[in-house]
Order: sequence, then C-alpha cells, then structure tokens
Amino acid sequence: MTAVENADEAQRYDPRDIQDKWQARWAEIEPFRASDDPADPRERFYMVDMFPYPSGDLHMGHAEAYAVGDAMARYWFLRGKNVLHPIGWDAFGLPAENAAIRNNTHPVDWTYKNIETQAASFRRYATSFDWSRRLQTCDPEYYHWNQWLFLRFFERGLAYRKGGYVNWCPKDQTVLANEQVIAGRCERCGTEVVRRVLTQWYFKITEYADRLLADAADLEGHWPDRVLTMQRNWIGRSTGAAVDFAIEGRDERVTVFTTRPDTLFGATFFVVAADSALASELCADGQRPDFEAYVEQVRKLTDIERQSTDREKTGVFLGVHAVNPVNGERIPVWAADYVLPDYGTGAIMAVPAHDQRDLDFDRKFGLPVRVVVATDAPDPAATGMATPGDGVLVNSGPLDGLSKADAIARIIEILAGNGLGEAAVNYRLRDWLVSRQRFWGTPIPIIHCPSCGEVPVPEDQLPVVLPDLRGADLQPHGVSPLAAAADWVNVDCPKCGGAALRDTDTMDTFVDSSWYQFRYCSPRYAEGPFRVADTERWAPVDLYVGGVEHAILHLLYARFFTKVLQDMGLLSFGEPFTRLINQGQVINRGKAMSKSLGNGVDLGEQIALYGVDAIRLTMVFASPPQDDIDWADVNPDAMVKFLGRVHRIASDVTAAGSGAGAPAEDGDRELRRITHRVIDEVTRQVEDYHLNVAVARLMELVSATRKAIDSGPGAADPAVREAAEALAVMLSLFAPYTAEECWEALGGPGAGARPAGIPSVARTAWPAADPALLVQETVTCVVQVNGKVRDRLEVSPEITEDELRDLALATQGVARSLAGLEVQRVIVRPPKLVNIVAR
Ligand code: ANZ
Ligand code: ZN
Repeated sequence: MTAVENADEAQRYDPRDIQDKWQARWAEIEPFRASDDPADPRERFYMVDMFPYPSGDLHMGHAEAYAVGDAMARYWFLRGKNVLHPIGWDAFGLPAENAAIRNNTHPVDWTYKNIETQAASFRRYATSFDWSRRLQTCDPEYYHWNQWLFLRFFERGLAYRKGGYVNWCPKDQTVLANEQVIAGRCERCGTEVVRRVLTQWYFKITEYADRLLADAADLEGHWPDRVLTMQRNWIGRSTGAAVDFAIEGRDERVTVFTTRPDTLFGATFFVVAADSALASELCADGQRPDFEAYVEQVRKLTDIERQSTDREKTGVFLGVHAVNPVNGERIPVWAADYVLPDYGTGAIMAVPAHDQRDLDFDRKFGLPVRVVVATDAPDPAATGMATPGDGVLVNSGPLDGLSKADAIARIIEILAGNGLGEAAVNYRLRDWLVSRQRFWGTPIPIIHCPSCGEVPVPEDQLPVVLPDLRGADLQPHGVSPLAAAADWVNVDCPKCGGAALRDTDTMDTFVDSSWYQFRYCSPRYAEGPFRVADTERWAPVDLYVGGVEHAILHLLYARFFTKVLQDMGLLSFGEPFTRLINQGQVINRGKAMSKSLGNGVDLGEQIALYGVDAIRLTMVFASPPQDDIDWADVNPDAMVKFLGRVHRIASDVTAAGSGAGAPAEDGDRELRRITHRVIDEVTRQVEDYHLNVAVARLMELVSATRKAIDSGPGAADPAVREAAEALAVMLSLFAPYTAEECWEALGGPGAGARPAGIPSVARTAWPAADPALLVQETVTCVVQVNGKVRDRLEVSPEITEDELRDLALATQGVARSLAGLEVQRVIVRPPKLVNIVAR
C-alpha cells in the first residue's frame, strides 16, 4: 500500500460507520453476561455505576460518568474476571411527576418512555452492561421490597412517625429534607422554603451514627478523602457533657449539651430555642405578649440562616432565671433564634467570653461577660472576639489552674458525683424523614385504624400497588394525591376488621437507591429483596462509580441500610461499596450547562457529529475522572483522527499479510520495548483510575508503531502486529467500536486465546507486559565539568565506576572544555552522573 493510499484510508475511516454493525453483533453475542454458576473458577468483580434518573435522554454528564465506569468494567472483563456490571433506573421521584403535570401525561408513561430512550442510548454508547439484570424502581416487583423493608424497619423500631417542624416547599407542596434546602430555597424549584408542623415518617438513622462514623475509617484509602470528610461532618459527632440547670419556679431541671463544660463558671445567661416546647412553656404566663410574634418570625428562618455568624442575633428575655448547678448563680433565661430546637437539647448555657455566637448575642443585649479560661488573646469584652482556645482556668473555683482538657475531665467528675450531669456525645445527624406527600413513589405500607393505630399491611398483601389515578389531579395540594383515591384509601383494618385508611404518603426515593446494589444480584427474586446466596457471592460492590453530588446522602443512606440488613442477618458485611470513584462534571465555558445560560451541549448531537468512540475518548482523555471537563476546551476531532490512525495500523498490518502466529520475539526489538512499556503503564494507570494518562500512552504507542511501519521494519514485522493487537485490546476500554473493527481485521492472536463463543475484543485477554522487555537497556549519564553539563552518554545501568570515568573523560564535550585546565578530581556516580573538577 502506498503512502497516498494510507492517507486516504485514514481519512476514509469514519468511526460512525461501524456502530450499527457492532451494536447488532453485541446484542446477539451478549459479551457481558455475568455468570452465576458457583463452579465458575474466575474471580468475581462487582462493579456498579450509580443508576440514572430517567429525566429524558442521556446527557453529557452521563456520557462522562459511564465512559469512566465502563472503561473500568471492561478492564476487569479483560483481566479474566467474572464481572457483574448491571444497570437500572432510579425511576420514582418528583421531577417525573412535575414533568408529567407540565406535559399532560401520566408519570408512568413519561417515565417508561424515558427509560426506553435512555436504554437505547446506553446500547449505542457501547456500555458493557449485563442487560438481563435491568431493574426499574417504579416496577411493583421492585418497590414491593421497599415496602417489605419498611415493615422490617417498623418492627425494629427504626421506622416511626412523629410530629415536628419540617421544611415545606409551598410550590412542590411537599416536605424536603434539610439537605434539599439550599440557602433557604427548594433545591428543585428555587421556591423559598417554610417550616411547618407535620406528622411524618422517619427512619432512625441516628441509632447508627456511631457505626457509620467508626466504619468510615475502614473506607479510608478506598473512598475519596473528601467524601469521607463530608460524611464525617454530616454525622457531626461532638463530645462534651450534659449539664442540668434548675429553672426557678419549675420542678424539672433543664439539661443543656455543651462541648465546653470547663467553661461552666463563665455561663452568664441561658438560652432556649425560641420555637421549642420549652420556650413556650416558660412563657406560659403570658408576660411576653410579643413572644408569639417573635416565634413566628424565627420559624421562617432556615437552620443555616439561624446559625449564620453574619446575621444579627435576635431574642427575647423570658422573665425567668436558671440556676448554675456549680455556683448557684442566677442567670437570665432568653429565647433566641440562634439556638436550634432539634440539636442537643434545644437549650444552652451561654458563655460569651469563649463562644462567639454567645458573645454576639451578649453584646447586642448588654449582658455580662466573664473570662474563665485565661489565654494569650485580648479581652473578649473589649474586642468582641471570643477566645475559644486553650489556656488556664480562672474564676472557676475547683477548676482554677487546670488546663482545658483537665478541667473538662474534672468538672464532669464533679457533676456526675452530684448527679447534676455526665459526659455526653451529640450528633448533628438527624433522623431521616422518609415520607413525601406526592404520587410518584412507593406507597407506605401502613394502615391507620381508629382503634388499632398504625397497622402494617400484612406481608401477603404486598406490594401495595400505586392506584392508577389516570386522569386524576396530580397537582400538589398539600396532601398526597393518593388521598383522593377513595377505593384505594378505604380499607378494612387487618387487625380488627374495622374501617381504616391507608397511609397516603409515599417514600423518599433515596429509599429505593439505598439497596438496589443488592437487588441486582438476584433481580427477579420473588421471595425477598434479594437471594442471600447471590448477594453473598457478589456483594459488597468492588467498585462504585458516580457523581460527588451523592457524597453525603445517598451514600450515607446506602451504608445505613447495609448495616440494618446486616443486623437483620441478611448480609454478612456492613459496608455496601468497597471502593468509590467520583467523576467530575461536564461544564461549558467555565459554567455548569444550563438552559438559562444557553451553554448546553446535546449528547445526541455530539455523537452524531463525532461518533461514540470519539466522544468516549474525549471524555476520558480530557482530565482525570474526578475533575470537571470544560467542553469548550476539548477536541473530539483530534480523537476522530486518532481513531483513524489506530484503524490504519490494523489495516496496514492486515494488508502486509503478516499472518497471526508469527513469533513476536522475532520482531523489531525497539518497538517491542515500547509496546511492553506501554502495556505495563496502561495497566497501572487504569488500576489507579488515571484513564487520561492511559490514553496518552496509547497515543505514544500509535506514533511509535506508525514510525516502525513507515520508516522502520515495516508493517509485516511481527512486532508491528504485536503492537497493533495490544492497541486494539487496550483501546477497547475507551473506543469499543474501533477496537472491535481492528481486532476483527487482525483476526485475533490465534483462535486459542479467545474464549470460545465470545468473538469480541472485549472478552479476549488483556495483554501482559514481558518483564524482560521492561528492563531499561541504557540510561543517560550526564557529564559535567565544574558543575556545567558538557556531554551525555548512553550507558548500561550496570556500568562500573571505572568504566564510567574512562568513558566520560574521553567524550568530546569534556575534551573541549578541559582545554588548558588541569583535572583535580573526578566524582563518579554510576550510572547517571560524572562531575569533573578542573582548574
Ligand atoms: C457552652 C459553650 C462554651 C459552648 C464555649 C461552646 C463553646 P457542636 O460542636 O456543633 O456540637 N449548642 C448546643 N446546643 C445547641 C443548639 N441547639 N443550638 C445552637 N447551639 C447549640 O456545638 C456544641 C456547642 O454548641 C455547645 O457547647 C453549645 O455551646 C452549642 F466556650 O456550650 B457550648
Ligand atoms: Zn383496627
């Protein structure tokens, strides 16, 4: 083949042309079925991509996430593992319902239509899923088990109902978890969130706070540090003491939680959350007519606003006094916004000298300040800056002279001795609010009976299937639309047979995604959420890939579920995901893509322009997986050209007629060394998730192979074939279509290497680097004269000191720069440096 023809061929190769052919082939051979055969000798690898929400077709963000996950799954297939790589849809949720209302369709139709669209796009995107395990959380066969699990939680006291303040979105007409409130607004629609008293279902995740925290230590090094930090902060464990204060005129004591019991002698006032039951109780005599109005005002604020340091603090004096248990001092009791009703005990002892929030409040209302820990910092009363640091206790009776740590220990002893307090731990974590007043979710399987109370739906009546409600009003009106389905709601009490009502709320969709990784192991199992033998065989998940936006909630909930399932005896392990990688986002021109910015990029259009392979390559080559990709900075065209070059190598080798099976050992040694070094490096980089570096190495191999064809031993050399084959296999992680095409052209490395019956590059073997070819045959030695580089030598890594000295002194560069000088000393550091000192 002439050079011109070669150039033509490179231009002619269009990676889009071969997509249909291979897609059909893959559908037929199903290369990615996991084997459930217990006798399968291969090691198992369980790999899960966070499942998508079917909001429409796949978008650029999906394209990145799944390119990364898919490369990893394909890698482990090629390493000969029995890989389980399933896919499903996180199909319930508010957006489906809102879109359905907007587009005048039903959530069922809207959701399943989008799922089909995404499934087709996934197939075209060449994802290596085991399609036989596909699941959808809105299928009754899936949410049946949400309900079953809910009832197990209920039996264990882990699902309970309570009334309390919740975040309420007036537009979506549903409750929101704290984390769904961003800067006081609904995460989804941006409407300002209000606080409302409602009775809701909760999961008692707080009971697992300690284990969630302790087990995070085992994930270190396997999960990104920032995710673990976010989890720890979210759980927010604080240690300190619970201290009991008497309130004048009241029998029961009030307990406060403090992390600084050492500062007890510095408490100059007492604060209760304005919107707590205690505050209204203390105010009951009505001596503060403005109190109710104040509480109303406080209720409008979010927790974040209430705790913000740059908002002016507000409060009202309640007209009563608390008594400090250690010195009998009377201190005024205030109600304020900055103390939260549901953290600690909802009441605090205020120590303005050492706590900035207390000091801000103190200065606004002119209360006293008493320093009890002497530090180097200036006086808080004068500067307005509290001194939280360590120091020596003063003005504190029995604690005087102690350090902070010793004082904490001592005061806890004193309090405990008098029955006035004890050491205490407090968590920021709240129980998980799981009920939603919306249609498109899992119905809560509880029946409310006027005489029996909360009665579980009997197991043989599960699943409680969502009523169809086709044509009914799904618009939110504060109660769940399910309440309108009279036939569905009115039931006989399973206990007493009397008239009763179904619970009309549906579950938070985070329930669905907390255990799907176990359902995949036996997705059609009808006797329980999963078949224990299968879950034990596959789980925990070896590698989990998904967005960092799930760093807190989804992962925390999935970890919580795993621990409960472990306690139920259904799992033998307590963590669902052994390893985690987070991919970044795809942005455009420095900003997240959005309709309003008009910087959206359509995945379908990009694929139509460049083909799947080039888009997948662009995604992994642009950055390490965890970093964002700015689509304005990438160059899919370059990837198309690169694919053309790879394809041309395969065609050249085929055209040169060097049959498969010629021993590679006879091939060009230089190219072989490069090939094996690239294999070795790509292997390591992929295992470390440095996929962008792996692609760069493949590009080097392509250049070296091209050079060997054009100006080296030529396309018929067995080393060129070896390089072309290795390229095809390694490239299949990122550009499956082109890789298959090349592999087919090359005919594979002899029939024996392919597992019989799976004619796909994806199921051949990953190339192995020959250690003998990895040994560097020469190293570069720098030769200096008086510290200046004068020459370079290519030498054996084993060269001796004497040999190296002689070689160095004989170089031209040294000879030239030594003219007229006398050698004083020669410092030899084999094999890389010789320094000649001369005068
Ligand atoms: C007295 C004190 C003195 C405090 C001092 C701190 C420093 P973390 O670390 O977040 O757990 N606190 C307790 N309950 C509260 C509530 N419901 N709303 C607002 N603040 C509350 O914080 C624990 C500290 O936060 C507690 O320790 C308490 O203030 C305050 F020099 O007690 B401290
Ligand atoms: Zn009853």
